[in-house]
Amino acid sequence: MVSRFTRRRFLQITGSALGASAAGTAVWSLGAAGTAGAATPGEVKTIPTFCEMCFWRCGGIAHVRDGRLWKFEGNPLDPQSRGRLCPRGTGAVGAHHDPDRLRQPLLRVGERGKEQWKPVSWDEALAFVAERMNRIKAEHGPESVALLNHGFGQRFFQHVLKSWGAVNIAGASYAQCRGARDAGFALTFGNGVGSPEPTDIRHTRCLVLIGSHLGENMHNSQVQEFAEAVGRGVPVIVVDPRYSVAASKAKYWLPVKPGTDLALLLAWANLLVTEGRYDREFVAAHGHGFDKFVQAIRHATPEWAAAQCDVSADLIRAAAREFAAHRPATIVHPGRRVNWYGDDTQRSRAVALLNALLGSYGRAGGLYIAQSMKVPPVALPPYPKSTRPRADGSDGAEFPFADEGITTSIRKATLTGQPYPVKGWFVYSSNLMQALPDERETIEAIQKLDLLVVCDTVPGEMAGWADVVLPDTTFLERHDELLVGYGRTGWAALRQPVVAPPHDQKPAWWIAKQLAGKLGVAACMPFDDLESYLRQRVTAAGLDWERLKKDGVVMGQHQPVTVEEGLQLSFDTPSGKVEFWSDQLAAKGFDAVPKYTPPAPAPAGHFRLITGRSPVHTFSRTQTNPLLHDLMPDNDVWVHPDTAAGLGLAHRDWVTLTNQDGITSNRVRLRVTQRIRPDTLYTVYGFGHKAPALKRAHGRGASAAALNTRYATDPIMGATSIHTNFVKLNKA
Ligand SMILES: Nc1nc2c(c(=O)[nH]1)N[C@H]1C(S)=C(S)[C@@H](COP(=O)(O)OP(=O)(O)OC[C@H]3O[C@@H](n4cnc5c(=O)[nH]c(N)nc54)[C@H](O)[C@@H]3O)O[C@H]1N2
Ligand SMILES: Nc1nc2c(c(=O)[nH]1)N[C@H]1C(S)=C(S)[C@@H](COP(=O)(O)OP(=O)(O)OC[C@H]3O[C@@H](n4cnc5c(=O)[nH]c(N)nc54)[C@H](O)[C@@H]3O)O[C@H]1N2
Ligand code: SF4
Ligand SMILES: [Mo]
Repeated sequence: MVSRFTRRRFLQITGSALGASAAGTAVWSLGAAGTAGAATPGEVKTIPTFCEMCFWRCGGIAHVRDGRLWKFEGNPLDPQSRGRLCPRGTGAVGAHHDPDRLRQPLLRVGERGKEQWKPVSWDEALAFVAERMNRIKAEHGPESVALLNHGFGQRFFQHVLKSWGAVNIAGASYAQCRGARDAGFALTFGNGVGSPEPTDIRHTRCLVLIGSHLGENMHNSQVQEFAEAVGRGVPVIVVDPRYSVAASKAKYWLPVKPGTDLALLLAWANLLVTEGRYDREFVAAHGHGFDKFVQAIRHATPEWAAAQCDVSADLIRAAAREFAAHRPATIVHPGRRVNWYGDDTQRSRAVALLNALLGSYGRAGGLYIAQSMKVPPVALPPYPKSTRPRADGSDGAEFPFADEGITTSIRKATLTGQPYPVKGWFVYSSNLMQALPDERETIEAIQKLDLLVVCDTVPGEMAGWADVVLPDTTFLERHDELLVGYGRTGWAALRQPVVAPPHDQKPAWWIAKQLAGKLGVAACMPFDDLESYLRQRVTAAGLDWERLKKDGVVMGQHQPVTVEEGLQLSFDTPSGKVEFWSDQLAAKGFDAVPKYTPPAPAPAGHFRLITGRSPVHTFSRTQTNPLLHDLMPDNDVWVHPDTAAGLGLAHRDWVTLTNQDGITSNRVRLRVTQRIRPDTLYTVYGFGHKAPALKRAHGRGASAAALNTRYATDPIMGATSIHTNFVKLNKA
């Protein structure tokens, strides 16, 4: 265990101490406001559940005083939180108390997008949805209703819609997030990376971060282990055009020109080979096509990469020698949101290959092989089969190595009517206006729909376009499917309601079940309430239901997750080995070994725009949360002092950003800082909300998503890029 000192000190350096402690204070005062005047302190109940403020799924304990939600803390038994939540998790209390929440089902009365609705009963709302869905089914087939989803409650809608015959299902968590990484790793090792990332930071001796901004990317236990590693003096190497929080902890910071990472990765691989610093044993035992790989990267010298990346060859060499010296306990972090430039599968494959060269795959201090717990599913009726092609791109026809649905493929099918018209969207817990590239295309697609259903907690941009709005509970007010988690040891966690929903909001499972009844597929939800379903599932797995309710989490049996623990490595690739050379990529016309192409240059007067996270916000989902809003009400734009001076701009000036396609942002403040390259601008994603009903967040900050109108699509698996836009700065 790490000392508290280490973590606190880490947070102080990161500057997020403010976030963490301020969140704690704010939660307290909000809770206190509700009970102000109460002379005697009431009964406090503590109920465990797991967090949904992001998808790390930390176990927490809710404190409820006099029936009122008061605070949410980490659950010490839980492997994802280890007893501590991040600022966003602590701020979950604000999601429950948010006065702007959706309160009852709504039916659109005015024109689409005008946000004019009438409140209706649940029965009326769901009857409307079912009637429209069945009409689309009769005319076009059930494939013409698509589900766009993100979040834990999605599985109920997936289940009900699949039972009804729908097949086109996608989440922004694939093609707009980790999809290219998982494809790159699967093409190399036979297995994607998954979530949580199985990085053994706890035992690592060297950590290489390629734009993974741990500390701003607040995935909880990972950040805790990172802080501990920093405390142990583990050398950190950060590749990022921006001096991130992680870079401030680094022994080597490589501020590469955006979009040139692949040149660096190939040069590093080549250097390991030519200097004989790679793991010969691992390569001999498990490598496929190594000699051809070596030939293919021979050109990639440090000097060549230095010219591409705009960092010195000496720095490239020094960093590689450092991380090679610690192998196999070196992690070249796979990253998570890797959809940067549209060639992301190949860059991720290069990251995978570096780990292979270091022999860190399946090793202590490297990448372990995550385990899950065996909790058999409850037997449910099978889904009807569709013989038609997929409109969600997941059948390999459009993108040979896509293995999940692609949001933008559904959008494209909606726009083009190919392979068949898509006429209904069911959107669960996803703000497609912020999550997908080019919102203009999303709006155009929506105009072609016969039905847009949005199930959300707040009246955000998507709800604004909907025909029917279904108010979900927040995670603190509902049961969800059992979480069967992956990790060093498998585990399971329970989500259970800690407070009642404040209005007529209903939990996702209930909405899905009622809808199933109206769609004529009630048999797919054969239980009265989710608690009885969960009890059945948990008990059938031989677990103690009452104990799980009390503890919130149960750990499975530990199995070996590293070679050191006795794990036998196996690779589910066509060759059964680690594919340094990929025959399957070559067979589909792609490069068998990643090849570097220089990024497009900026148009005159423009700068490349890159984005990332703030420790106190998640995507576009927390700007309206009263507690988290207070911590960071809007974003700013980072600019290098030379760039600012050249434009006659000063720190804290108001500016707008106009991209290469003439899209202009809201005004935001300039942050003039040495922490960014002169050719690059940076801003945190998720701001600039357009929905007036999000009273706090509306109009605040700039939307990086709205500026993302020029995007490239990864031909291997369909990821859409985010960092391919250029903007100019205008004084506002
Ligand atoms: N430009 C740009 N685009 C990006 C990214 C980026 O960095 N920049 N990041 C990408 C990444 S990594 C990801 S994972 C995706 C994220 O994509 P999304 O998951 O779509 O993210 P959000 O925009 O946060 O939308 C979440 C929606 O869910 C709602 N919500 C929150 N909690 C609940 C709940 O309990 N129930 C229901 N029903 N709704 C709820 C929120 O109110 C919000 O409307 O976006 C991707 N898109
Ligand atoms: N607080 C908080 N934490 C989160 C989330 C959140 O919304 N809020 N979202 C979670 C989710 S779903 C995801 S997917 C992850 C995403 O988190 P990560 O995968 O860590 O980060 P990204 O958003 O992909 O990348 C952001 C970093 O990449 C750098 N970068 C930009 N362009 C380049 C480039 O060309 N080369 C290099 N080397 N670096 C570049 C940026 O400067 C920034 O530091 O975060 C997770 N954690
Ligand atoms: S990392 Fe933070 S927001 Fe995400 S689940 Fe954990 S506590 Fe919640
Ligand atoms: Mo993500």
